[in-house]
Amino acid sequence: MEIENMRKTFLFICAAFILSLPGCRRSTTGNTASTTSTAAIAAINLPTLKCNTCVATVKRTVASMDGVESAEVDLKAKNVTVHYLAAKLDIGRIETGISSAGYDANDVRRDSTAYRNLPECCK
Ligand SMILES: [Cu+2]
Repeated sequence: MEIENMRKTFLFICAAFILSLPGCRRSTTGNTASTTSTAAIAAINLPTLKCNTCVATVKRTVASMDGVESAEVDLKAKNVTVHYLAAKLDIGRIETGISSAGYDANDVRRDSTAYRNLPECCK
C-alpha cells in the first residue's frame, strides 16, 4: 500500500517535470517569437496637432490598432513615435487610422467629418 502511494507520487513528479521541460514551452511560444522579430518603429508627422486633447486622441487611436506595441505623441515636435509589429501593420495603415481620427498624418489628409467632430480646442 505504501509502495503503491510512493509509485503514484513518483509518476506525478515525472509528469510534472516532463510538462515543464523548456522544449515543450518553446513549441507553444514559437509563433510569438517570430512575430516579435519583425518589430518596427515609425515616426509620423502630425502637423495639425494643437493641444493635449489632440495628444490623448491620437495616442488612444494609434495604441488601439492591432499590432501596435506602444505610441508616444510629442506635442512640441508634432509627431508620434509608434512601435509596431511589421507583420501585422504598416505605416500607411497607421496614417489612415490617424486620418480617420481627424488629424493629418504625414502626407495623408485628415478625414473632414472626423475633424468636424473634434472638440473646439483641437480645431
Ligand atoms: Cu486638441
